[in-house]
Amino acid sequence: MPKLDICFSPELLPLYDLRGQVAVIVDILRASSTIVTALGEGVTHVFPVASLEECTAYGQQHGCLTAAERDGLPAAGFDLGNSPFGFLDKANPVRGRALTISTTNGTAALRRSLAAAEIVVGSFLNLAAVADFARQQQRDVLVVCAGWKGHFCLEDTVFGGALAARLSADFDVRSSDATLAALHLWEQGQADLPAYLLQSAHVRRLNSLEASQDFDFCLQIDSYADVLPVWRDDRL
Ligand code: 3SL
Repeated sequence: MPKLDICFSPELLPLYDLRGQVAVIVDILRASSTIVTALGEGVTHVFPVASLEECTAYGQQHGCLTAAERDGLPAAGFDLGNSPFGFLDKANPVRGRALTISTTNGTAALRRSLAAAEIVVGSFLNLAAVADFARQQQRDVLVVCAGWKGHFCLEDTVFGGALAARLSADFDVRSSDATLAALHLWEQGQADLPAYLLQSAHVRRLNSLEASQDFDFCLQIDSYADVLPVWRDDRL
């Protein structure tokens, strides 16, 4: 039976061997939720990049939309920030456009996971799609939590627990303490996820930036149940 493990921070990635595995990149607040929303709203493909310079360069090279965030705020000089609502604005439709995006932790975590056999982006919004993909692959899965500047983030780990719960019949979710801990957190929080995660540091950070509507949006389970951002060549 394949195993599901959880890496609590990209800083811990050197401890794991991603070769042959499926990496699920998760940054619930907000990069992975925003990428899923963008694709769900008709963006054709996404170039996730680590630096702002790359984001500018990709935008020019591909003539695509640019989105960038640093320290929770939209970075200057780009079309959009990192709010999923940027992709839901009827006045500025994104359907049919390509996108490049750079965020503090989420896109950098993806770039640090390129050794994996398959890379997908996970969020509560597309939990079903990620679980289906993992079942089809029949490979070990590593959930890579983007965290915050190397630190553990509760919401990313709770997502890992939700995915482990969905896959518990098909995967070994008991042999790693990280996965066991994530399952416990998910069991604690699942009845009222917004209330549970309200305690987390990143939620307090977002609320201070007046991005609290993003928090509620990103916690919806399976509202983009068919959207699966899969890494191919240089894009999702
Ligand atoms: O760090 C990231 O990748 C972002 O998702 C952080 S924020 O939600 O935009 O603050």
